[in-house]
Amino acid sequence: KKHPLEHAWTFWFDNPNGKQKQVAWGSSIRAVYTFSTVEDFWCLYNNVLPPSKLGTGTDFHCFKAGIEPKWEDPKCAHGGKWTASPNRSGGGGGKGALDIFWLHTLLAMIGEQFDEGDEICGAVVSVRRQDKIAIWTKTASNEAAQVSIGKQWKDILDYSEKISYLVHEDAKRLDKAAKPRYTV
Ligand code: M7G
Repeated sequence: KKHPLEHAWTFWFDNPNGKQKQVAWGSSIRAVYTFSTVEDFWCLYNNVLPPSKLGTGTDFHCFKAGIEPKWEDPKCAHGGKWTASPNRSGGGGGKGALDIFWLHTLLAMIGEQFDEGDEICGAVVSVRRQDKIAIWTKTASNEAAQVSIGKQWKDILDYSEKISYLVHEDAKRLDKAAKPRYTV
């Protein structure tokens, strides 16, 4: 008998060709697989390459089933994201840190280890020159909930550097000029 998770989760894959400017952002994001048991999670995990083996520009998203990994999704629209960059000294260095951060983030999310887990939409790993992992949440204005998630995430990753929370609305309006709303 399989062990049910609290939520069903969908894995999404995005590999925009060479990350050139697309006609429309997000047109290459594809839902790959939805799982709702521990066993099906491991089956998926064991059958996809780890982030460190993916090409630059690739994104994996793991979001609660029914939520699209886009600012436009109604559950994400008033939210934001915490971002950590595993390559920096806080992560122990090397591409291996990226894979460990990603796995630990997934396990904490699907295992409901966050006190404010209801606030979580999902997580994204972005393979870049500066790799990054983000946790997307629903209610950017709820500072206490976001700070709780940020602090617990750092504990889970054993991450010693500061991480920042960016509001999607700010990113949309200001792009690279957007300033973080919260820092822990
Ligand atoms: P990014 O998340 O800042 O980092 O996205 P990246 O360059 O490492 O991928 C870059 C750009 O993609 C943003 O400035 C937006 O123009 C676009 N973009 C990213 N996201 C997550 C969204 C989204 O959810 N919706 C829309 N419409 N555009 C997005």
